[in-house]
Amino acid sequence: MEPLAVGEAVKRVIVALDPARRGDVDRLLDMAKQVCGVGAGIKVGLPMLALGGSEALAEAARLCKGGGLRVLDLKLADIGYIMRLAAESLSRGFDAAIAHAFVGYEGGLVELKKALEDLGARLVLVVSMSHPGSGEVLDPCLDKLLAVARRVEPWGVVAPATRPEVVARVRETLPTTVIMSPGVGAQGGRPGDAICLGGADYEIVGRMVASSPDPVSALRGVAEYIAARCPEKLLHSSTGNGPS
Ligand code: BMP
Repeated sequence: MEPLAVGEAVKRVIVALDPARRGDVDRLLDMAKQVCGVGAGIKVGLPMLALGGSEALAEAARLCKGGGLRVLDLKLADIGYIMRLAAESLSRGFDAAIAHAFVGYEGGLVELKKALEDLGARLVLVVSMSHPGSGEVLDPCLDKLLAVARRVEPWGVVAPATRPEVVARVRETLPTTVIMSPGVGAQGGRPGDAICLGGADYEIVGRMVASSPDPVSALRGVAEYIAARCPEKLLHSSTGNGPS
């Protein structure tokens, strides 16, 4: 039997399924089925939409039903009306959808949040990103982006596993908001950096798991690493709002 902390850690890892070519779509949909019952859930976005169409998005959501969080990552950034149209046509079957905080509240995120609520989905806002370029515009504006998030009151926010100190700042400002952190593995973040050092609820892992010949073992490997680093953080969710 796996130790308790590993069982908890695996429920904190969301797998990003991003096909690089059309031939990857079916493999990743099959992977959705495999990893969903094991990890926290899946995230799909523009690569899946571009290469597999809206049917592939819907299929990913269907295959993962009952097996964890299904996050639609289109990183919406438009006027509220357009974001609502996109949400209405693409986010059915998903539990949460990601948009950029920089769009702002009035005429923007307030409309998207309402549209998602009507569809039974939750809003997640990007307040900082995992790539170095986040330091050019987003991070100097972090306080403003967090102020937008405080006003919108999304269910979750995205903050970078590659910079756990940013995650910690986000956690301090938004103590009860779910934090999802990408950037683990392929982008250099170590499993556990965001959860153990920053207080994130979930780490998002893409290629490190999805490129593995045995994705379920790779997912468990990530969880073991997290569990070894901070078992105490896993037994009590920081927000009481995290994995259920
Ligand atoms: P990978 O682990 O293969 O680098 O994938 C990371 C995933 O997280 C991708 O789906 C990407 O869109 C997403 N992501 C990110 O890498 N950085 C961010 O700041 C926000 C993201 O959503």
